Amino acid sequence: MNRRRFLDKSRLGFAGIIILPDLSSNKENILKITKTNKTVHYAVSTWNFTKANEIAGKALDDKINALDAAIKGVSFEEANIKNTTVGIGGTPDREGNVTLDACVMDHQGNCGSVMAVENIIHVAALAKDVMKKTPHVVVAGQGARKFAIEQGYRPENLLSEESKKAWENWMKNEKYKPVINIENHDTIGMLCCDAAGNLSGACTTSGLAYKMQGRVGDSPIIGSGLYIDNNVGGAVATGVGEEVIKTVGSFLIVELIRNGMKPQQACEVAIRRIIEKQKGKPDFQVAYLAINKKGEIGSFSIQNDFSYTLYKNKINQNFKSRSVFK
Ligand code: SD4
Repeated sequence: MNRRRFLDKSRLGFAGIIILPDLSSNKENILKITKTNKTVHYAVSTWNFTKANEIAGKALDDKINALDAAIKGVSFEEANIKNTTVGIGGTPDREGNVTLDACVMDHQGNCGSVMAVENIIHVAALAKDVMKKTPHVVVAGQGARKFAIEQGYRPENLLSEESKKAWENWMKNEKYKPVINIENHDTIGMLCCDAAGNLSGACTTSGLAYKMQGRVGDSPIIGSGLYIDNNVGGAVATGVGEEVIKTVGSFLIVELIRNGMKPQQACEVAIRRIIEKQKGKPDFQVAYLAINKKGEIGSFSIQNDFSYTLYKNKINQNFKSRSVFK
């Protein structure tokens, strides 16, 4: 093993994975490592879902594992009726049905996904149930709803009065064009690193506003909306799912990190992969958020105004992302 690789591996050890030389006779070092381990965990998520991110971060403080912390965090937004892009209160498809997409992935490479689910609020938890309790990875539509009810989820009307009114106004225009939000309140994708140094993630959304019935975006697609490799890092996406799917964005980013890029550079390459195929300036948004095993974070978007929230060392902060176009 060359020196550089050895040092990189050692740093992974100090990030909480415990690859240690014999330190039993060296108290000073042991104290230092314990202190580092205490502060290694963090939660980071797309946009400024401050409370959701804080919930996940505090769960990690309480030693909850990364997967359950991420699900706990995003569940807050799924239950927030005022949020029109996730869970209950989400914007419907063009027929007026709210259909939700979500996926989760853990540090062992296990994953679960649900697509186009009606009447169930907590679809990220449902995706975990698919992962844990079925032999499958993806369950869609009526099957996912039925599975949820069998598992004890209560069916609910997900269409809020506010989202219904907005949809009725949109219908008056009689033109089909999905609406994508390029401002600060959209799909929540969350990446967590727990006290053991393990990475997991969750992504949950009501998808593009007024989408065609049955349309599924990137968010529940493993490798597009979310990807985790516990030896390397993780990535999540938000924005126009079609463009993310075409470039398998989150998987691409993790592979770029595996091959030596920092999360920031990997996000930039993945965004440029999308825009190089466009003629002129794209009028849509795609944004990525990524982490590596060293706890470095990267984010990049096509349009301005993407942000992310990071909870680390008990501080929860919103950061503005860099973008291609100002
Ligand atoms: C989708 N990627 O359904 C989601 C929507 C989204 O920011 O993330 N909007 O395509």
